[in-house]
Amino acid sequence: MNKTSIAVDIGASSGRLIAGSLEAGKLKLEEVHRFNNELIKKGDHFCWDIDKLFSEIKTGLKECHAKGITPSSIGIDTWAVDFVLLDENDNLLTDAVAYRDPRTDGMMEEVFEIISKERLYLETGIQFQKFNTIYQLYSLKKNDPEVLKKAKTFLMIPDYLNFLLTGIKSNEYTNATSTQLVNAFTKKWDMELIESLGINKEMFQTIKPPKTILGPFKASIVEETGIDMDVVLPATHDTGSAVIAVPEIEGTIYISSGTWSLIGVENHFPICVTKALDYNFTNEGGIDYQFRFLKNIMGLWMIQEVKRNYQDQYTFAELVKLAKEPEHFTSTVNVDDERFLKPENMIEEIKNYCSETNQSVPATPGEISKCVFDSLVVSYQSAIRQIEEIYEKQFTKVNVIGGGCQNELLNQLIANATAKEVNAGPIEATAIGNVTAQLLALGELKNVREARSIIKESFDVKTYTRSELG
Ligand code: LFR
Repeated sequence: MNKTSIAVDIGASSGRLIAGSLEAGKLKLEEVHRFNNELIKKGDHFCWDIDKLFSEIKTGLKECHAKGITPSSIGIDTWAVDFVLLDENDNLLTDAVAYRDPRTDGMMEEVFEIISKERLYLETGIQFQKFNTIYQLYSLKKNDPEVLKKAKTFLMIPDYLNFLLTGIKSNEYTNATSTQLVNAFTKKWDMELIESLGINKEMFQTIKPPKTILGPFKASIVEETGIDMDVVLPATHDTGSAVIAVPEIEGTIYISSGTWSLIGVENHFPICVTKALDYNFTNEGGIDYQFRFLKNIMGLWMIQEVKRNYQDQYTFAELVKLAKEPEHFTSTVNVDDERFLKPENMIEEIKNYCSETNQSVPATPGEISKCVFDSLVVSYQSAIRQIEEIYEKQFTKVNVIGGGCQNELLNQLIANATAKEVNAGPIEATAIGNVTAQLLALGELKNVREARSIIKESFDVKTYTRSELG
C-alpha cells in the first residue's frame, strides 16, 4: 500500500493539515483540518499564538485518527525568519514575536556598522529585509540582553513545533538560510558572523536538510492524539516547499503568490553579484541545495488588509470583481515601500501615498482594489526585468503558484503587462511540496524531477496569454 504523509502548512492567515499520497501514479491530497492564524498583541509586541498553533496541530492529528487515516509521516512548514529561544530547562524564554513587529526598526543600519552590507551579502546571499532573524536577534541583544544571555536553544517556528512533537532539537536548512546567518557556500551557521554580532553561538542547533527523518512522536503525543508516526523535515520554509511544486521550472519565472509574492527562478548555485545586491535579490536555500533566486514583493497582504479595513464587508472575489469596474483609474503605489509592511490602516496608507505623489486618490473599494492589483503588477514587471538583466536572457513563461493563483484578474494583468505565457497552478503548491519532500524521504518518490512530472499530471494549471483588451 502507498504511504501517506501529512503536510502541516501554516501561513500568516491560516493553517491546514493535508494528507497526501500517490495513487495510480498521481499525487492525491485531502484536507483534514483547517484553522485560523493571526497576529496577536502580547505586551508591546505583535506575536504569533504558538500555543494555539500547536494545539491545532494536535486537533488535526486527532481528526486523522478519527477518519482512519494512518500516515507514515508528518512535516511542518511555516513562513520564515521568526523564532523562539529556550532556557536550560527547555522552557520558552521569548514569545514568538512576529516579523511585522517594529522591534527591528533601525537595526539593519546598526548591524551594517559591525559588518558591511557587501560582506553580509557575499557570505549569506540573503536579501536585506529589516525583519530578517539577524536583525530580530540584534534587537534582542540591544533591548533585552539578559534574555539572549540566558538562551540555550534557538529554534525557528517549525523547529519548535517539531521539538514539541518529538523532543528533538534541530534547525532545518531552508528556513535557517532565511536568518541571514547561514553561509551560502558551506551551508552551515556562519559562526564568525554570529560572534561578531555578540550573539551567543552555542544556542544554534545542527542544521539538517529537507528529507531528514527527524524521529518519532514522543509517547505523550501518541497517547494524546491516538496516532503515531515519524516527523520528517520538508523544506520547512513555506516558499521552499512551494517552489518544489512548480511543474516546469526550466526557463520559467515563478511567482509564489500568497501573503507575499515571491518572484524568481531556481538555481544550482547562489548569485551574489553586485547587481543582485543592488536589486535586493535573495538566494534562499532549497531542497537538494538548490537556491531560490528571488525577490519579496508585498503581495496579497495588501488586499488582505484592505479587506480587513473594510470590516470584511466584501469577500476577496467581490473585491476582484469591483476592481474591474473603474477602467480609467490608473493610480499606483510602490507596493515595496516599507510603509505598507504594517500600516495602521492600509486603505488610508494607499490614499496618502497617491495624494503625496500627486495622483488621483482612490475613493471606492473598486478603485482601491484596482490600485493594489495594478501596483503589484508594476512591481512584478520590474522584478522580471531585473531577473532578465542579471541572467542576460528573456524568459517566456511565468508560473503563478499558491492560493493567489486563483485570482484570474491578476493572472490576466500579468499576461497583459509582460506578454509572457502565464501558467496558474497548482493552488496547493506549498502542501504539495511539503508532501513531496516527505514521500522522497520515505522512498515513495525517486527525485524532485520525477516528482515535478507527477505534479504536472496531477493538478490543474490554467494558461493566460496577453488579451487584445490589455
Ligand atoms: C512567505 C514567506 C516569505 C518570507 C516571509 C516572511 O510566507 O515565508 O518567503 O520572506 O514569508 O517570513
